[in-house]
Amino acid sequence: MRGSDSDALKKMAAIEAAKLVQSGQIAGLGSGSTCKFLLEELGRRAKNGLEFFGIPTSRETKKLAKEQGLKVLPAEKAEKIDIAIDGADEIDPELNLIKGYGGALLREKVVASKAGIFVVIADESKMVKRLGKKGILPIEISKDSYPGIIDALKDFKPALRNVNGKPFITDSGNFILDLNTGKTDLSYAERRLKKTSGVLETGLFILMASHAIIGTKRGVMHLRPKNAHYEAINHGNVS
Ligand code: A5P
Repeated sequence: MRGSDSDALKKMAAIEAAKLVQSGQIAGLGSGSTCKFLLEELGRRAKNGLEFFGIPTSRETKKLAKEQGLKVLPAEKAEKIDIAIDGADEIDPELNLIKGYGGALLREKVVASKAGIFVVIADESKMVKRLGKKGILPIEISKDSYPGIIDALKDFKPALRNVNGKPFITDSGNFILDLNTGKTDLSYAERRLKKTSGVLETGLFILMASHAIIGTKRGVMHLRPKNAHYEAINHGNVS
């Protein structure tokens, strides 16, 4: 798919998702190119009277939100987040996600976890049958732990993320490692990573998204997790 085609699909999903934000709400604002369209649409709606506070998941999103005239709050100031909307790098049929290709996964996970509803938006190229298709799982680690983690996770061939020949530093001052998970069972990988000292967060977002809005060549699709039991648990309405 050409970049301009995928941009059109991202925009379609973002515009649809922006409709979910209502006046009086606190909304988590995700990071990345799909969310840029979301911020533009929310900015347009704010000019027409929508009043809400946004919780940005990155410095870049904060800057873009302010450029759109949106009111923002830091996550720690928000008692509750009504809805969070964010992009993803891979989405499986249960709406489990891999995130973090943009390097904002730690704050994205904090905001998504605090949100009453977490909606993922993407173009259809992000849909996969099984997470791990692209073979990369980003994790955020403390700088001090870098040498030890490289050794502890060497079977995942960890690569320190670089930008212009220098280590990429996240908004929270940490490093990103891109792991090559190959065919490893990702729930096993997650358990192991969570036990590894210095790993602050992983890009696996399991059982977090309750709704996906996907831009496709045939129009916008609204998806719920395929497994109805999981959907019911997420909505707290198991009878
Ligand atoms: C940022 O860390 C990521 O999790 C993004 O949400 C993800 O990479 C999706 O980005 P795009 O919308 O640019 O594809």
